[in-house]
Amino acid sequence: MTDTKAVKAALRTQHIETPSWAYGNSGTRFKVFSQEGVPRTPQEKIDDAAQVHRFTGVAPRVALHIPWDRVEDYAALATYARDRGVRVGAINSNVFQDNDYMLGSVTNPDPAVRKKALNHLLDCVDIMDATGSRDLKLWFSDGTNYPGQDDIRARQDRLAEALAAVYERLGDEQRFLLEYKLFEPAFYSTDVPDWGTSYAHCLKLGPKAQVVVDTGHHAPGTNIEFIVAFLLREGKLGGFDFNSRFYADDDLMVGAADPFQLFRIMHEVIQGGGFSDEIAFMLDQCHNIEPKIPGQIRSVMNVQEATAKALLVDGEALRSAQQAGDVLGANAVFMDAYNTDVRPLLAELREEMGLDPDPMAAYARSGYFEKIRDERREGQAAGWGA
Ligand code: LRH
Ligand code: MN
Ligand code: MN
Repeated sequence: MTDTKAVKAALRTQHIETPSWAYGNSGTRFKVFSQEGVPRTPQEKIDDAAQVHRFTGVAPRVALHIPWDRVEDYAALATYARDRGVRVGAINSNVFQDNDYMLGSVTNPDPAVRKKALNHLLDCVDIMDATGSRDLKLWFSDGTNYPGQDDIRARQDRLAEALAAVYERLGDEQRFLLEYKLFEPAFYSTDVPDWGTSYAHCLKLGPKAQVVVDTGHHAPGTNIEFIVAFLLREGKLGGFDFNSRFYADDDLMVGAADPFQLFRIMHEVIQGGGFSDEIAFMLDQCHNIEPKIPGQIRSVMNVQEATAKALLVDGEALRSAQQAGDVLGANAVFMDAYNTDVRPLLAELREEMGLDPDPMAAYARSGYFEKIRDERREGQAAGWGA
Protein backbone atom coordinates (compact mmCIF):
# COMPACT_ATOMS: atom_id res chain seq x y z
CA MET A 1 0.00 0.00 0.00
CA THR A 2 1.69 3.21 -1.03
CA ASP A 3 -1.35 5.50 -0.92
CA THR A 4 -0.78 7.42 2.33
CA LYS A 5 -4.49 8.16 2.71
CA ALA A 6 -5.22 4.44 2.80
CA VAL A 7 -2.33 3.87 5.20
CA LYS A 8 -3.72 6.49 7.57
CA ALA A 9 -7.23 5.04 7.30
CA ALA A 10 -5.87 1.61 8.23
CA LEU A 11 -3.87 3.01 11.13
CA ARG A 12 -7.00 4.60 12.58
CA THR A 13 -8.53 1.15 12.95
CA GLN A 14 -5.65 -0.39 14.90
CA HIS A 15 -6.19 -0.88 18.62
CA ILE A 16 -3.32 -1.52 21.00
CA GLU A 17 -4.24 -2.82 24.44
CA THR A 18 -2.19 -1.81 27.47
CA PRO A 19 -1.65 -4.06 30.52
CA SER A 20 -2.74 -2.94 34.00
CA TRP A 21 0.49 -4.34 35.44
CA ALA A 22 2.63 -1.96 33.40
CA TYR A 23 1.41 0.93 35.55
CA GLY A 24 2.47 -0.62 38.89
CA ASN A 25 5.96 -0.80 40.37
CA SER A 26 8.14 -3.52 38.92
CA GLY A 27 11.69 -4.72 38.86
CA THR A 28 13.72 -7.87 38.80
CA ARG A 29 14.21 -10.49 41.47
CA PHE A 30 17.02 -8.28 42.75
CA LYS A 31 15.00 -5.12 43.35
CA VAL A 32 11.60 -3.58 42.70
CA PHE A 33 12.06 0.17 42.37
CA SER A 34 9.36 2.48 43.70
CA GLN A 35 8.28 5.37 41.55
CA GLU A 36 6.19 8.37 42.53
CA GLY A 37 2.55 8.56 41.54
CA VAL A 38 2.13 4.82 41.00
CA PRO A 39 -1.50 3.57 41.14
CA ARG A 40 -2.72 1.96 44.34
CA THR A 41 -5.87 0.34 43.00
CA PRO A 42 -7.17 -1.25 39.79
CA GLN A 43 -9.22 1.91 39.28
CA GLU A 44 -6.10 4.07 39.36
CA LYS A 45 -4.41 1.75 36.86
CA ILE A 46 -7.39 2.31 34.59
CA ASP A 47 -7.07 6.08 35.09
CA ASP A 48 -3.47 5.84 33.86
CA ALA A 49 -4.39 3.61 30.92
CA ALA A 50 -7.01 6.20 29.95
CA GLN A 51 -4.21 8.77 29.67
CA VAL A 52 -2.35 6.58 27.21
CA HIS A 53 -5.50 6.43 25.11
CA ARG A 54 -6.13 10.16 25.52
CA PHE A 55 -2.77 11.04 23.96
CA THR A 56 -2.42 8.27 21.38
CA GLY A 57 -6.07 7.72 20.38
CA VAL A 58 -5.40 4.04 19.64
CA ALA A 59 -5.22 2.39 23.08
CA PRO A 60 -8.87 2.04 24.07
CA ARG A 61 -8.55 -1.13 26.13
CA VAL A 62 -6.75 -2.18 29.28
CA ALA A 63 -6.02 -5.80 30.17
CA LEU A 64 -6.52 -7.00 33.74
CA HIS A 65 -4.57 -9.64 35.65
CA ILE A 66 -6.55 -11.65 38.18
CA PRO A 67 -6.15 -11.67 41.19
CA TRP A 68 -3.69 -8.74 40.95
CA ASP A 69 -6.65 -6.56 39.93
CA ARG A 70 -9.09 -7.92 42.45
CA VAL A 71 -12.30 -5.91 43.03
CA GLU A 72 -15.68 -6.76 44.50
CA ASP A 73 -17.71 -5.82 41.45
CA TYR A 74 -16.23 -6.32 37.98
CA ALA A 75 -19.25 -4.95 36.15
CA ALA A 76 -18.79 -1.74 38.14
CA LEU A 77 -15.09 -1.72 37.20
CA ALA A 78 -16.05 -2.04 33.53
CA THR A 79 -18.41 0.93 33.94
CA TYR A 80 -15.63 2.86 35.67
CA ALA A 81 -13.40 2.19 32.66
CA ARG A 82 -16.09 3.17 30.14
CA ASP A 83 -16.68 6.43 32.03
CA ARG A 84 -13.01 7.23 31.48
CA GLY A 85 -13.13 6.45 27.77
CA VAL A 86 -11.58 2.99 27.82
CA ARG A 87 -12.77 -0.61 28.17
CA VAL A 88 -11.62 -3.67 30.00
CA GLY A 89 -9.77 -5.91 27.56
CA ALA A 90 -8.29 -9.37 28.05
CA ILE A 91 -8.55 -11.09 31.40
CA ASN A 92 -5.19 -12.63 32.32
CA SER A 93 -5.41 -15.51 34.75
CA ASN A 94 -2.78 -15.86 37.42
CA VAL A 95 -2.07 -19.39 38.58
CA PHE A 96 1.56 -18.80 39.40
CA GLN A 97 1.80 -16.79 42.59
CA ASP A 98 0.37 -19.05 45.29
CA ASN A 99 2.53 -21.39 47.35
CA ASP A 100 0.25 -24.20 46.24
CA TYR A 101 1.58 -23.82 42.69
CA MET A 102 5.21 -24.64 43.51
CA LEU A 103 5.00 -27.87 41.48
CA GLY A 104 2.56 -26.52 38.93
CA SER A 105 -1.03 -25.38 38.62
CA VAL A 106 -3.20 -27.28 36.12
CA THR A 107 -0.41 -29.83 35.60
CA ASN A 108 0.39 -30.29 39.30
CA PRO A 109 0.58 -33.95 40.35
CA ASP A 110 -1.84 -33.16 43.21
CA PRO A 111 -5.48 -33.24 42.02
CA ALA A 112 -6.53 -30.77 44.75
CA VAL A 113 -4.12 -28.13 43.41
CA ARG A 114 -5.27 -28.81 39.85
CA LYS A 115 -8.84 -28.27 40.96
CA LYS A 116 -7.96 -24.99 42.66
CA ALA A 117 -6.21 -23.76 39.51
CA LEU A 118 -9.08 -24.78 37.25
CA ASN A 119 -11.57 -23.05 39.53
CA HIS A 120 -9.55 -19.87 39.22
CA LEU A 121 -9.64 -20.10 35.42
CA LEU A 122 -13.39 -20.62 35.49
CA ASP A 123 -13.77 -17.65 37.86
CA CYS A 124 -11.89 -15.60 35.28
CA VAL A 125 -14.56 -16.48 32.71
CA ASP A 126 -17.19 -15.24 35.18
CA ILE A 127 -15.24 -11.98 35.33
CA MET A 128 -15.24 -11.81 31.53
CA ASP A 129 -19.01 -12.17 31.60
CA ALA A 130 -19.20 -9.18 33.97
CA THR A 131 -16.74 -6.97 32.07
CA GLY A 132 -17.79 -7.97 28.56
CA SER A 133 -14.24 -9.11 27.77
CA ARG A 134 -13.73 -11.38 24.80
CA ASP A 135 -10.37 -12.95 25.61
CA LEU A 136 -9.06 -15.04 28.47
CA LYS A 137 -5.28 -15.17 28.39
CA LEU A 138 -3.81 -18.36 29.79
CA TRP A 139 -0.18 -18.53 30.72
CA PHE A 140 1.08 -21.39 32.85
CA SER A 141 4.39 -21.22 34.67
CA ASP A 142 4.07 -25.01 34.98
CA GLY A 143 7.07 -27.19 34.37
CA THR A 144 9.88 -28.98 36.15
CA ASN A 145 13.38 -28.08 37.24
CA TYR A 146 15.00 -31.50 37.24
CA PRO A 147 14.97 -34.45 34.88
CA GLY A 148 12.76 -37.18 36.29
CA GLN A 149 10.92 -34.74 38.60
CA ASP A 150 7.55 -35.55 37.02
CA ASP A 151 6.11 -37.40 34.06
CA ILE A 152 6.22 -35.08 31.04
CA ARG A 153 3.41 -36.93 29.23
CA ALA A 154 1.13 -37.10 32.27
CA ARG A 155 1.51 -33.34 32.65
CA GLN A 156 0.30 -32.90 29.05
CA ASP A 157 -2.76 -35.04 29.88
CA ARG A 158 -3.53 -32.88 32.91
CA LEU A 159 -3.10 -29.73 30.84
CA ALA A 160 -5.44 -31.02 28.13
CA GLU A 161 -8.06 -31.85 30.72
CA ALA A 162 -8.01 -28.35 32.22
CA LEU A 163 -8.04 -26.64 28.83
CA ALA A 164 -11.04 -28.70 27.74
CA ALA A 165 -12.95 -27.68 30.87
CA VAL A 166 -12.21 -24.00 30.29
CA TYR A 167 -13.12 -24.28 26.62
CA GLU A 168 -16.43 -25.84 27.56
CA ARG A 169 -17.22 -22.91 29.86
CA LEU A 170 -16.57 -20.18 27.24
CA GLY A 171 -19.51 -18.27 25.81
CA ASP A 172 -20.14 -18.01 22.06
CA GLU A 173 -18.34 -14.69 21.79
CA GLN A 174 -15.46 -15.61 24.07
CA ARG A 175 -12.08 -17.18 23.35
CA PHE A 176 -9.04 -18.26 25.23
CA LEU A 177 -5.55 -17.40 24.11
CA LEU A 178 -2.93 -19.94 25.14
CA GLU A 179 0.47 -18.37 25.70
CA TYR A 180 3.72 -20.29 25.43
CA LYS A 181 7.11 -19.52 26.91
CA LEU A 182 10.39 -21.30 26.41
CA PHE A 183 11.51 -21.33 30.04
CA GLU A 184 11.22 -19.48 33.34
CA PRO A 185 10.27 -20.01 36.07
CA ALA A 186 10.71 -23.70 35.19
CA PHE A 187 14.26 -24.35 34.06
CA TYR A 188 14.28 -27.93 32.80
CA SER A 189 10.93 -28.56 31.11
CA THR A 190 8.01 -26.21 30.58
CA ASP A 191 4.55 -27.62 29.88
CA VAL A 192 3.69 -25.06 27.17
CA PRO A 193 7.17 -24.15 25.92
CA ASP A 194 6.51 -23.29 22.29
CA TRP A 195 3.93 -22.39 19.67
CA GLY A 196 3.68 -25.99 18.47
CA THR A 197 2.50 -27.22 21.87
CA SER A 198 0.03 -24.36 22.18
CA TYR A 199 -1.18 -24.89 18.61
CA ALA A 200 -1.70 -28.65 19.09
CA HIS A 201 -3.83 -28.13 22.20
CA CYS A 202 -5.82 -25.32 20.58
CA LEU A 203 -6.36 -27.27 17.36
CA LYS A 204 -7.94 -30.16 19.26
CA LEU A 205 -10.35 -27.88 21.06
CA GLY A 206 -11.69 -25.70 18.26
CA PRO A 207 -11.98 -22.11 17.04
CA LYS A 208 -12.40 -20.51 20.45
CA ALA A 209 -8.89 -21.67 21.40
CA GLN A 210 -6.16 -19.54 19.85
CA VAL A 211 -2.41 -19.12 20.23
CA VAL A 212 -0.96 -15.88 21.59
CA VAL A 213 2.58 -14.89 20.69
CA ASP A 214 4.54 -13.09 23.40
CA THR A 215 7.49 -11.69 21.51
CA GLY A 216 9.82 -12.18 24.50
CA HIS A 217 9.17 -15.90 24.92
CA HIS A 218 11.44 -17.50 22.32
CA ALA A 219 14.96 -18.78 22.05
CA PRO A 220 17.38 -16.15 20.72
CA GLY A 221 17.37 -16.05 16.94
CA THR A 222 13.89 -17.55 16.55
CA ASN A 223 12.14 -16.32 13.42
CA ILE A 224 8.98 -15.02 15.09
CA GLU A 225 7.46 -13.72 11.86
CA PHE A 226 7.49 -17.26 10.49
CA ILE A 227 5.41 -18.38 13.48
CA VAL A 228 3.04 -15.48 12.87
CA ALA A 229 2.70 -16.34 9.17
CA PHE A 230 2.10 -20.00 9.92
CA LEU A 231 -0.49 -19.44 12.65
CA LEU A 232 -2.37 -16.87 10.60
CA ARG A 233 -2.50 -19.25 7.66
CA GLU A 234 -4.05 -21.85 9.97
CA GLY A 235 -6.51 -19.37 11.52
CA LYS A 236 -4.91 -19.98 14.91
CA LEU A 237 -3.31 -16.66 15.82
CA GLY A 238 -5.32 -14.94 18.54
CA GLY A 239 -3.04 -12.09 19.43
CA PHE A 240 0.26 -10.73 20.67
CA ASP A 241 1.89 -9.83 23.93
CA PHE A 242 4.31 -7.23 22.60
CA ASN A 243 7.54 -6.35 24.34
CA SER A 244 11.20 -6.49 23.45
CA ARG A 245 14.13 -8.43 24.73
CA PHE A 246 17.88 -8.51 24.47
CA TYR A 247 18.42 -11.72 26.46
CA ALA A 248 15.40 -13.57 27.85
CA ASP A 249 11.91 -12.43 28.88
CA ASP A 250 13.11 -8.85 29.42
CA ASP A 251 9.68 -7.18 29.03
CA LEU A 252 11.28 -4.00 27.70
CA MET A 253 9.42 -1.51 25.54
CA VAL A 254 8.32 -3.05 22.26
CA GLY A 255 10.37 -1.83 19.33
CA ALA A 256 13.23 -0.78 21.61
CA ALA A 257 15.52 -3.76 21.06
CA ASP A 258 14.66 -4.70 17.50
CA PRO A 259 12.33 -2.39 15.57
CA PHE A 260 13.14 -4.29 12.38
CA GLN A 261 11.77 -7.50 13.87
CA LEU A 262 8.58 -5.69 14.85
CA PHE A 263 8.25 -4.43 11.28
CA ARG A 264 8.75 -7.95 9.91
CA ILE A 265 6.07 -9.27 12.26
CA MET A 266 3.63 -6.54 11.26
CA HIS A 267 4.34 -7.25 7.61
CA GLU A 268 3.29 -10.88 8.10
CA VAL A 269 0.21 -9.79 10.03
CA ILE A 270 -0.86 -7.55 7.16
CA GLN A 271 0.05 -10.08 4.46
CA GLY A 272 -1.84 -12.80 6.31
CA GLY A 273 -5.05 -10.79 6.69
CA GLY A 274 -4.48 -10.41 10.44
CA PHE A 275 -4.86 -6.66 10.57
CA SER A 276 -8.23 -6.67 12.30
CA ASP A 277 -9.71 -6.81 15.78
CA GLU A 278 -9.66 -10.61 15.50
CA ILE A 279 -6.00 -10.32 16.43
CA ALA A 280 -5.49 -8.73 19.85
CA PHE A 281 -2.49 -6.38 19.80
CA MET A 282 -1.55 -6.25 23.46
CA LEU A 283 1.46 -4.91 25.28
CA ASP A 284 2.98 -7.03 28.05
CA GLN A 285 5.74 -4.93 29.52
CA CYS A 286 7.23 -3.63 32.74
CA HIS A 287 8.79 -0.21 33.14
CA ASN A 288 11.36 -0.83 35.85
CA ILE A 289 13.50 2.26 35.40
CA GLU A 290 11.53 4.55 33.10
CA PRO A 291 8.30 6.40 33.94
CA LYS A 292 5.36 4.15 33.26
CA ILE A 293 2.74 6.18 31.42
CA PRO A 294 5.28 7.69 28.99
CA GLY A 295 6.76 4.19 28.62
CA GLN A 296 3.38 2.93 27.48
CA ILE A 297 2.83 5.92 25.18
CA ARG A 298 6.24 5.34 23.59
CA SER A 299 5.45 1.65 23.13
CA VAL A 300 2.10 2.33 21.48
CA MET A 301 3.87 4.76 19.14
CA ASN A 302 6.53 2.15 18.35
CA VAL A 303 3.85 -0.37 17.34
CA GLN A 304 2.18 2.29 15.22
CA GLU A 305 5.46 3.16 13.49
CA ALA A 306 6.20 -0.47 12.66
CA THR A 307 2.62 -0.90 11.42
CA ALA A 308 2.80 2.22 9.25
CA LYS A 309 6.02 1.00 7.65
CA ALA A 310 4.54 -2.44 7.05
CA LEU A 311 1.46 -0.86 5.47
CA LEU A 312 3.79 1.06 3.16
CA VAL A 313 5.28 -2.08 1.63
CA ASP A 314 4.41 -2.00 -2.05
CA GLY A 315 2.68 -5.37 -2.24
CA GLU A 316 2.40 -5.47 -6.00
CA ALA A 317 6.05 -4.62 -6.57
CA LEU A 318 7.04 -7.14 -3.91
CA ARG A 319 5.00 -9.95 -5.46
CA SER A 320 6.25 -9.35 -8.97
CA ALA A 321 9.87 -9.27 -7.77
CA GLN A 322 9.27 -12.46 -5.80
CA GLN A 323 7.67 -14.21 -8.74
CA ALA A 324 10.45 -13.12 -11.06
CA GLY A 325 12.98 -14.58 -8.62
CA ASP A 326 14.44 -11.11 -8.21
CA VAL A 327 16.02 -11.59 -4.80
CA LEU A 328 17.61 -8.18 -4.52
CA GLY A 329 14.61 -6.39 -6.02
CA ALA A 330 12.20 -8.00 -3.55
CA ASN A 331 14.47 -7.22 -0.64
CA ALA A 332 14.79 -3.61 -1.84
CA VAL A 333 11.00 -3.16 -1.91
CA PHE A 334 10.84 -4.50 1.63
CA MET A 335 13.68 -2.33 2.91
CA ASP A 336 12.36 0.81 1.19
CA ALA A 337 9.26 0.60 3.33
CA TYR A 338 11.25 -0.11 6.49
CA ASN A 339 13.58 2.81 5.85
CA THR A 340 10.76 5.30 5.35
CA ASP A 341 10.47 7.88 8.10
CA VAL A 342 6.78 7.51 9.01
CA ARG A 343 6.84 10.01 11.88
CA PRO A 344 5.51 12.91 9.76
CA LEU A 345 2.67 10.70 8.48
CA LEU A 346 1.76 9.70 12.04
CA ALA A 347 1.90 13.30 13.24
CA GLU A 348 -0.47 14.23 10.41
CA LEU A 349 -2.78 11.36 11.30
CA ARG A 350 -2.91 12.46 14.94
CA GLU A 351 -3.80 15.99 13.94
CA GLU A 352 -6.57 14.63 11.73
CA MET A 353 -7.81 12.66 14.75
CA GLY A 354 -7.86 15.83 16.86
CA LEU A 355 -4.80 14.79 18.86
CA ASP A 356 -1.52 16.48 19.56
CA PRO A 357 1.01 15.37 16.91
CA ASP A 358 3.54 14.64 19.68
CA PRO A 359 1.89 12.46 22.37
CA MET A 360 5.01 12.31 24.56
CA ALA A 361 5.32 16.08 24.75
CA ALA A 362 1.57 16.56 25.14
CA TYR A 363 1.50 14.15 28.10
CA ALA A 364 4.47 15.87 29.73
CA ARG A 365 2.72 19.25 29.37
CA SER A 366 -0.62 17.96 30.63
CA GLY A 367 0.30 18.10 34.34
CA TYR A 368 -1.16 14.60 34.88
CA PHE A 369 2.06 13.28 36.39
CA GLU A 370 2.28 16.16 38.89
CA LYS A 371 -1.36 15.54 39.80
CA ILE A 372 -0.96 11.81 40.50
CA ARG A 373 2.36 12.37 42.26
CA ASP A 374 0.57 14.66 44.75
CA GLU A 375 -2.65 12.67 45.03
CA ARG A 376 -1.06 9.27 45.48
CA ARG A 377 1.42 10.02 48.26
CA GLU A 378 -0.55 8.08 50.84
CA GLY A 379 -1.27 4.35 50.75
CA GLN A 380 0.37 1.34 49.22
CA ALA A 381 1.48 1.56 45.59
CA ALA A 382 0.60 -1.43 43.43
CA GLY A 383 3.59 -3.67 42.81
CA TRP A 384 4.27 -5.98 39.83
CA GLY A 385 1.07 -7.65 40.15
CA ALA A 386 -0.88 -6.55 43.15
C1 LRH B 1 4.75 -14.55 31.53
C2 LRH B 1 3.93 -13.40 31.00
C3 LRH B 1 2.45 -13.75 30.97
C4 LRH B 1 2.01 -13.19 32.29
C5 LRH B 1 2.76 -11.86 32.29
C6 LRH B 1 2.77 -11.09 33.55
O1 LRH B 1 6.11 -14.29 31.40
O2 LRH B 1 4.39 -12.99 29.76
O3 LRH B 1 1.80 -13.12 29.90
O4 LRH B 1 0.65 -13.04 32.40
O5 LRH B 1 4.05 -12.27 31.87
MN1 MN C 1 3.03 -12.42 28.19
MN1 MN D 1 6.54 -12.91 29.71
